[in-house]
Amino acid sequence: MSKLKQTIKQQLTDKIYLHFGRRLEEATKGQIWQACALVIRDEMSAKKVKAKRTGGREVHYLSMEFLLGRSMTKNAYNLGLLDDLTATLKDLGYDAADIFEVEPDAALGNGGLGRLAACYLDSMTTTGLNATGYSLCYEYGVFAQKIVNGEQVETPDVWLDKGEMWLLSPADEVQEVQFGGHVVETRLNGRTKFTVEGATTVLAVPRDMLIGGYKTDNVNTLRLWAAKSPVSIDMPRFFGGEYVKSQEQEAAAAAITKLLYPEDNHFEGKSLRLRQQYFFVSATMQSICKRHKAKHGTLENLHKMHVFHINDTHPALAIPELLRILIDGEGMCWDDAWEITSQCFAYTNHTILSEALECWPQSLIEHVMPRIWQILREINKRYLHQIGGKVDENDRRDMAIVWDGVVRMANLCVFAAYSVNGVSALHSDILKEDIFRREYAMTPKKFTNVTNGVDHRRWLAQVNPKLDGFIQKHLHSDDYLLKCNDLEKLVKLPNSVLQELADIKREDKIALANHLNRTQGALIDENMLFDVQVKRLHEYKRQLLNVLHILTLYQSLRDNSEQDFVPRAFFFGAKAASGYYAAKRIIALINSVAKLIDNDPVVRGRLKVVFVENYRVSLAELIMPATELSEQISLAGKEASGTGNMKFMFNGALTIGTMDGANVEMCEAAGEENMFIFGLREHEVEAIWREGRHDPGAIYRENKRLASVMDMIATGLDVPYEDIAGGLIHNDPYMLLTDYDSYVAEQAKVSETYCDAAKWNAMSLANIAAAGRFASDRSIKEYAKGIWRV
Ligand code: 26Q
Repeated sequence: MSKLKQTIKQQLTDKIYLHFGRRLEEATKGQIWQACALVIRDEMSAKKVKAKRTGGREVHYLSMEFLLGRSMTKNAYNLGLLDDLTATLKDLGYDAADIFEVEPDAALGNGGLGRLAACYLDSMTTTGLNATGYSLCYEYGVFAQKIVNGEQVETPDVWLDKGEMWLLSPADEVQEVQFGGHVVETRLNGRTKFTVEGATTVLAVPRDMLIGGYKTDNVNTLRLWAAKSPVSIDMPRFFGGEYVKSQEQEAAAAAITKLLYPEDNHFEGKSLRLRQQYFFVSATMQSICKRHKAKHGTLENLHKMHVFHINDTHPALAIPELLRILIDGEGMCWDDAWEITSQCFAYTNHTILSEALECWPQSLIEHVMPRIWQILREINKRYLHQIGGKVDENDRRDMAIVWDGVVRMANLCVFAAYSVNGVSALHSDILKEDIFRREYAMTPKKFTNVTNGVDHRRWLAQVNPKLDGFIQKHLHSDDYLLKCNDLEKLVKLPNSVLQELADIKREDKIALANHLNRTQGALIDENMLFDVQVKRLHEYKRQLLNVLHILTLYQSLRDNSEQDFVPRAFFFGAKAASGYYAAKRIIALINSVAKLIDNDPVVRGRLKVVFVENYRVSLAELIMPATELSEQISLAGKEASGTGNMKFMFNGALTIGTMDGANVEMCEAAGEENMFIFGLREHEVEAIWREGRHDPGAIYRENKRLASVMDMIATGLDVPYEDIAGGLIHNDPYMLLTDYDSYVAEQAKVSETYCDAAKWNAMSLANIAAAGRFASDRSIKEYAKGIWRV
């Protein structure tokens, strides 16, 4: 046994002995996992203590979501310990993969925005930034999905029992957050002093997760706040026999961080969500300000040493909260406090869907946080005054932060932040030309773009070790792990390597097929083309368009079963927000189509539909490497960027997609000849609406092939889906019918290309070679230089 393995073995033995009072041989699988986590965590703690901090501006990344997934292999990999840990476990008689499976995903996020934050934490740490992530320590992450009779059932996602192992709790950094009460104004030395009386205090307990970077001594922290009541029990009540009532205050406080709201790209004005947001930002801003003041004796230089990054508008209340701290806490006047605040915040917008824009009722904000409401009103008053002479009455109305009893968080962020960015070139252009055009006209320099990226160490090297091996072998180095653009060198490889690439894909397809067979009994032929659409279920993402294509193939096979046909397996993975009825109907429809095909001997061997249950980070890690065709088919202008598209690209999948979000840049990077692009362009979508030309009913009447598929959806499956078909004919806001012909035609090209294996594999390699631009290291370097100025 090597020295390192010896050490790891000794450490595991000690942990099992000290924490569980057992000998190593007596430990359960769960305990072995926990011991591994402690060993890894200790290693990161030791590094953190030793780490030297440079004096530059600190980055604070505020996000209501961090969709981390599992941490064990990530941490071990970054520390350079993964191989030794795996080998040690093997020596001890365990299959490491089996042990690592014990870890639940930390699913503290819904989808793209949350996973982006997780990738960014890795890149910020690896590139050496002094950065801290902040979020909430939700007791339950996004629900676990079960499919029962073809329909989604939500069950609680319990992660903390094991996830806790990663968390440290610095008790001296607990913060107090105040809710409710009323503002009292007193005059003191000619100035008005504001205090809140009768408020309820909730404690914010920090639960810190250490984040280690790759090949660096830099260690950062993800701080998750947990809510707790300052009094856990009302003694007189308890002894008076009111056992449940005596614990109500504790329950009310704990409710704040009980669970993650499962809405993705959708705003609902729930009072508890507002409390979550304020709890989050108040704890965060107070703790940063306290630490800064303790060190520097003043908050006057706060903006010189810190930047607060706001991940969408969800943490926007950090802006009035900082003003509150500076004015009420430090006694600054408004102008001084504003001068500091307006240089502290950078804001990233992640969506232009109007139903996702946060608009809170003024009355709710006033009730939950009366002082914050006063400050918001003051910001709005000064803003309207400032723009007063420059814009007309309509613009004033649209730009206002508070209007008609509603507080608009995006307008607040655009005004108060010194930087505003979108997440892909197209999306940033839409911000400048459409929703924020007036603000852009006044402060053009504020607006920039940073195209999203993904952690390619996780999403290529770790999830696809065979592809990583291929790259390292042919590039004669592992430099690409830190220099993502090195992947470009792959284009020079001779065609003789393509078979290797195909063999790797085949093995990964078999691994996925086996997994899905084991976990949900799916029977999948690995010789089929693996066609995958995994992402949150949302109408704008157009999973339904994919279904229309599948049924088109189905009908064509039924009409002529003798035709040449490229067998395809379609995989869907998607959670629908609990209250999103239309999305849940689409899940049911997909499962009905899967059943139809499985029960039909004519098509069975040539078509397959699999609904992957409970799609999550750890499943994505199996799916990405096994995918041949990635579906990125949102209506142009709707998907801000997409990040799944990039993960597929790194793993050599080809993309069928619209010119939306980052697809546009992927196409530019890989070359149009290496992608399957279809559908309306964003300006064409715009023109159709502007000119009132949208007429889905007419398309339905004129397109026989499409009508026949839609009729089948309405009444030709095991149960009717007339609501879905009717919705398309009468509304079709995401223009599925308009893009249908173009999509089906492009899909035919996909099948044709697939028959030419050499061509397909060459396209696959070209995509991997062009993917470097979509590494989060690149994004973070752009943020650091262009926005955070660190
Ligand atoms: C807001 C208020 C109340 C309740 C929930 C929400 C809420 C929660 C999550 C609103 C939006 C989200 C998530 C949005 C999101 O994931 N957007 C995606 O961000 C990715 C990263 O930039 C992009 O790649 C995707 O295009 C975008 O859809």
